[in-house]
Amino acid sequence: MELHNSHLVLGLGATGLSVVRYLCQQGITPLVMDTREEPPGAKQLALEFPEVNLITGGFDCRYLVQASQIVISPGIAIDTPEIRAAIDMDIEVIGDVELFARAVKDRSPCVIGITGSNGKSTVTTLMGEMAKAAGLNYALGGNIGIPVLNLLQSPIDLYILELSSFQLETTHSLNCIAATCLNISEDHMDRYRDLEAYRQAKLSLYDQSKRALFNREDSLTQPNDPMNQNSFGLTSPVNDEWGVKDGKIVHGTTEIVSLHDVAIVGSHNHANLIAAMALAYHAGIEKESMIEVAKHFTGLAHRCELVANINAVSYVNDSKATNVGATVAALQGLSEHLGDIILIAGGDGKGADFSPLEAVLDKVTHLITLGKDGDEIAALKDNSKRVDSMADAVKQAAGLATAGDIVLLSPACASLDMYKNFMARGDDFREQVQALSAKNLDPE
Ligand code: UMA
Ligand code: ADP
Repeated sequence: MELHNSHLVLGLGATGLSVVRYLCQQGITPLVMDTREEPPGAKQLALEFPEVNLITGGFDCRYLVQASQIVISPGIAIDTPEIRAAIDMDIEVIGDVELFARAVKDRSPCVIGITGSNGKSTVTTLMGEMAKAAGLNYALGGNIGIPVLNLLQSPIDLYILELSSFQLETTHSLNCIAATCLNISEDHMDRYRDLEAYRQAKLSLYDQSKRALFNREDSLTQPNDPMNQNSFGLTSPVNDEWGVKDGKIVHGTTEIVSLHDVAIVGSHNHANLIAAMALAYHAGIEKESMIEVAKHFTGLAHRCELVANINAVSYVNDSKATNVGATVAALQGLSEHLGDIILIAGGDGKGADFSPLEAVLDKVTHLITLGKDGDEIAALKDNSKRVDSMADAVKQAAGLATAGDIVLLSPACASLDMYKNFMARGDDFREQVQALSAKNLDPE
C-alpha cells in the first residue's frame, strides 16, 4: 500500500462509514483505520467501497504522519498519542461535523445546534416536531444517531443538530443561527481532564453561532462571550427571555402555552420544551406550531418512560440516564410522589463522582444496584441490594414494591459493561417487567 495516502479516516463505526461515503462522493479515496479488530462498519465498507483500504487493530503511525487531513470519529479521543503527534506536525484533524459545516457553507441553510449534558435528544426531537408542524423542509441528526453527513443527500432549508462534546472538539466552523448548551453536569470524565475541560468543549458551540441561548438556572452554561446571548429557564423572564410566568410558558411578555396543557411531564422536560421553543423562534417557526407540539409530545422512549403498571406499581424505564445528572433530575422530578421509590442503578460510571446522588437518594426507599460500578453506588445508601442481572433486579424490586410505588430504572451510568447500548438495557428492563406481568396472569 502506498504511504502517501492524503486522506485518513479514523474509526469505522456509523460516523467513519458516513465520512468514507462522503469523501468517495467527492472523488477522494481515503485510507481507513480503526483500533478495533472488527470495526462495525467493516463488512459494509467492503461491500460498498472495495477500493478503500482498511487497517484494523491499531493506528499505523507511518500513514498518520503522511496524511494531509485526518477525519476522526467521536469515539476516538483527540488526545490519543498518535493523533496528538499528527496535530503537532500541523496535520489537520477534524470530525464529520466540520466536514458537514464546510459542505453546507455556500448554501447557507439555517442550522440549529444543541448540546448539553442531558436533554439533547429530547430538545432535538421537540424542535424537529415543531419544524414538521410548521411544514418546513428540515433534517435532524448528529449525536442522536444519524451521522450529519448523511443529511446532505437532498437540499434542506433547516438542519437541527444534536452535538456531543466529542463532536464539538473537532468542529470549528459550524455557522448556527442559534445554539444552546442546555446544562452541564459531570459526564465522560474518563475522556476529560476535569469538568471545566468538558464544559469548554460544549461551550465552543456558542463561538459558532449567531445567537447563544443559555440556561439561566445553570451558570455553567453561560457563554464566555456575553454578545448576542439570550436565556431560557423555568423562572419569570426579563426583557425578551424565555421562561414561565403565572403557570404559562412565555417569551418576554408574549404568552405561548399554559403548563397545564403541556403533554410532557417533569420540570426538566418543561425546561427542555422552553429551550426548543426558543430555538424554534430563531428558525422562524410560529407560535402555533410550538403550541401544537407542546400539547401532544409526551417524550422519547427510555427517558422516564412508563412501561407498565402492575398491581398499581408503576415501572419506569429511564435507561438513557447514563450520567449522574440525569438520575438526579429523574428523582427530583418524582419529588411529589407519595409512594415508595425503588431505584435500580449502576453500570459503567465512566469515571464519574457519584456523590451528587447522595442528596436525592433519600427519596429512594430501596436501592438495587448492578453492573461494573454498582458497588460504588450501593455504598451511598444503607441496606442497598447488589444483583448480577436485570432479571434479578426487577424480581427483587417487584418483591419490595406495594401499590402506589414506583420501580425506576435510572442507572446514572453507561450500559456498555453489560449491554450493546442504553436501548438494549431499557428493552431488557421492559422484557423483565413484562415477564412479571405474564406471571401475574398465570393461574398457577
Ligand atoms: N472505537 C474504538 N476504536 C476506534 C474507533 C472507535 O475503540 O478506532 C470505539 C469508541 O471508543 C467507542 C465506539 O468505538 O466506544 C464507537 O465509537 P465511534 O466513534 O465509532 O462511534 P459511531 O458509531 O460513529 O457513533 C458516533 C457517536 N458515538 C460516540 O460518540 C461514542 C454516536 O453517539 C452518534 O450517534 C453517532 O456517532 C452519529 O453521530 C452515541 C454516544 O454514545 C449515541 N454518544 C455519547 C453520548 O451521547 O453520551 C457522546
Ligand atoms: P441526551 O441526548 O443529552 O442524553 P436525552 O433527552 O436523551 O438527553 O435524556 C437523557 C437522560 O437525561 C434521560 O434520563 C432524561 O430523563 C434526562 N434528562 C432529560 N432532560 C434533562 C434535563 N434538562 N436535565 C437533566 N436531565 C434530563
